[in-house]
Order: sequence, then C-alpha cells, then structure tokens
Amino acid sequence: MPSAPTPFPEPVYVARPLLPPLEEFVRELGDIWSAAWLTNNGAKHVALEQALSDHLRAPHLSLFNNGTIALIVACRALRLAGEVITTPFTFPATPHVLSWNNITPVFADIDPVSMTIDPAKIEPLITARTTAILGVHVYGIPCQVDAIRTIADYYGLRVIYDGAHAFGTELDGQPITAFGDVTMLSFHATKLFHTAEGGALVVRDARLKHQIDLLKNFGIRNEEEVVLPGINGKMTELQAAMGLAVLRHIDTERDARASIAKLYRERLPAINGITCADTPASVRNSYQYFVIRVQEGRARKGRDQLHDEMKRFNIFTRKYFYPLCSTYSCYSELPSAAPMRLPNAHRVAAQVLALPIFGALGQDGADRVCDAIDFVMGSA
Ligand code: T4K
Repeated sequence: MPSAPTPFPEPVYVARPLLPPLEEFVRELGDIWSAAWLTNNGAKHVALEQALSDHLRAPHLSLFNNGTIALIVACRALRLAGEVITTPFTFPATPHVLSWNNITPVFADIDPVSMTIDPAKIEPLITARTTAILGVHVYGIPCQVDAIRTIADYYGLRVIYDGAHAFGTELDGQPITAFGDVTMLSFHATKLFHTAEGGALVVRDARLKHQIDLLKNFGIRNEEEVVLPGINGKMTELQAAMGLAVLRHIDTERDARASIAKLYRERLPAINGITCADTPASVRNSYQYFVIRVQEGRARKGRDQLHDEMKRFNIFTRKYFYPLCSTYSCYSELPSAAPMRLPNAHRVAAQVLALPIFGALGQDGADRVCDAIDFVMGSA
C-alpha cells in the first residue's frame, strides 16, 4: 500500500479570500481618511459601482452591504407575494429571503446534471398565488434561462436569479446578469470578487435600479421625503475600497483557479466513483467552486467518509449544499418539501463535495489535494 501523503502544515479550506497587496488597500483608505466620508454613497461607492458595471457589462447595478439583503430588496422591488418557486439545493439565504418577505417558498426538484432548478418541474407547481421563479446559478452553472423565461412569460411571473456564485459567468458570450428581471451577486469574503461582506443587484432598466436604490436607503428621496418603507442595505466606503483593490487582481486569480480546476479535472476522474461537476462549453466559468460528486456504490468510500478522512491531511472540504433547504425544520412541513417530490436534489446533495480552489493553493497544493483524495479513496 502506498504511504500516506504528508498533511498540509496549515489548514486548507475550500476558500481563501483574495487579499490585494496591503499598500494598495491602504492607499484606498487614505482617500477615505482625507474625505472623512465613510458610507452613504461616497466616492468609493460611486467608483466601484461604475467599475463593476463596466467589468460585468451590467449597466444597471446597485451595490449592497451583502447579498442576502440585496435579494430581500429584490423581492420587495418586484412586489412579490404569495408563493415563489425555487430550488432546495442552495445556501439557506435563498429560501430565507422569501420568508423575510412573507412569501412561501415552493421547492421544485433539480436537474440531475446541471444541479439547477429543473424547468419541467416548475410548471406543475404554479398556482394562482405564484408570483415568481427564483433560480440559483449554483456553483456558477447557469440555470436553463430560456426555458424558465418561456414559463414565466406564459404565466406572467417574474424571474429572479440568485447569482451569488456567478460573478463573471457568461452564457453564449452574454453576461449571466442579462437574464431574468433581477440577478443578485454576492461579494462575501469567500467569493472570487469580494468586498469582505457585500453584494449587488443587477436589473434591466434604470427605473428599477432607481427604485432599488431608494429601498436600500430607507426609502429616502430627499431630506424632506420618504417615499417607500425601505431598509438599510448600503455598502460602506471601506467595503467599496476593498472591492476596488480586489478588482485589479481578479483576472490573475481567475487564471490561477482555472489552472487548478484543469489539474483537478485531469486527475480526479481517474479515481473510481468520482466525477467532476462541469460547466457546459457555452459557459464562461466563474471558478467560484470546484465540486466533485462521489457515487456511492462505485466509489470505495462515500462522500461523508471522504470529507471526514481529508481532515487528517489538514484539508477541510465542504458539503455544499447538504442538507437541502427543504429539510430544515422551518420548511420541512411544506407540501413541496416532501423528499419523494425532490429525488434528484436528495441524490445530488448526498454526493457533492466542494474542494479547495483559490489562487494561493497553487498547482502543487492542488496536486497534494488530489494525492490525499487518491489515498483516502484507494485505502481500505
Ligand atoms: N445565495 C447563495 C447561493 C449563496 O451561496 C450565498 C452565500 C448567499 C445567497 C448569501 O450571500 P451573502 O449574504 O453571504 O453575500 C459561506 C459564505 O459566508 C456565504 O457567503 C456563501 N454563500 C457560502 C456558500 O459560503 P459558510 O457558512 O460556509 O462560511 P464559512 O465561514 O464556513 O467559510 C467557508 C470557508 O471559507 C471556511 O472553511 C474558511 C474559509 N474562510 C472564510 C472566511 C469568512 C476564510 O478562509 N476566510 C474568511 O474570511 O458560508
């Protein structure tokens, strides 16, 4: 039997924030100190909103303090109510934003390959109370946007996309934010592009952006008029400064992640029972996550065992997204949450494992992750 690979000296997580050179961040902070302006649409906020609009080819983009608040505001701006059809295979924030708007999430099963909401499962769930479809571009893999649009148009529904993982994703050369009425992006520290905490909404017209900008600032139109029951969703100048510094480095980070993903794809399918979640050829990958699927029965060990045994090598993989949102106690009593209605989601959630993917891991680090997986899956 081959000897066990050497553990990493420090813990290796699935994500590690892209930290720009400290002096670049300090330079940005210097401007903030000079201006004595810390939040409420300051110069850094204005500069980042413009820079991201250009970078993402998203003319109507509105910054937020985090992606979850952004999504809550998106539901408000579109005046959603009643029921919204969504996926159970996602981070808790997705159904929770519906609950925060007094909307009932209705779970539809996912496509077993793309792992995004299955359009064929949406239509039977539409009722007189349905107001929208909330899809998630999970791991940056786009939803079936054309099929979803066709259903939405036929039934007069709105379409929102949770694009928390889809920064820079493109579909057939078009930015992913071009699809749907609203797309949310997350700029959390663990994301390819980040502002420590942060997010954005991208919409299709200036009128809706104006409405969203009001909603994220308490509904204040001017010193004497409050026109909507808004919330505080504002991004601070410190967050925006981080974003401006990070944005200068994300192309290099993307390239480094692309090399790691290539290496994983070359090595891992050789291990029995492991397949790599892949983005279709028509898609520009966000390189936000690298996810494998462990097929019980074909592999010598199951997903959970692999996850646990990797810790021995100081590698901390994550079961994104297990457990399914439909199994949380706050949702499990919903008729749409019954496991028999969501067979693909249950199967996929039991198979997925997110591996470390961040530039600083390097080719050598990625090789060592593969060695560890190989060893765990090959050993008794
Ligand atoms: N929709 C979807 C589909 C999402 O995935 C998310 C967030 C949202 C909506 C909501 O967007 P935001 O409101 O967050 O903008 C992490 C992130 O906190 C969360 O933003 C993200 N999705 C989710 C997939 O991952 P946790 O609970 O797994 O975080 P945590 O603290 O365990 O961090 C993950 C790994 O990253 C750790 O193993 C260590 C490493 N890490 C983390 C932080 C914070 C670092 O190395 N440095 C750090 O600063 O949720």
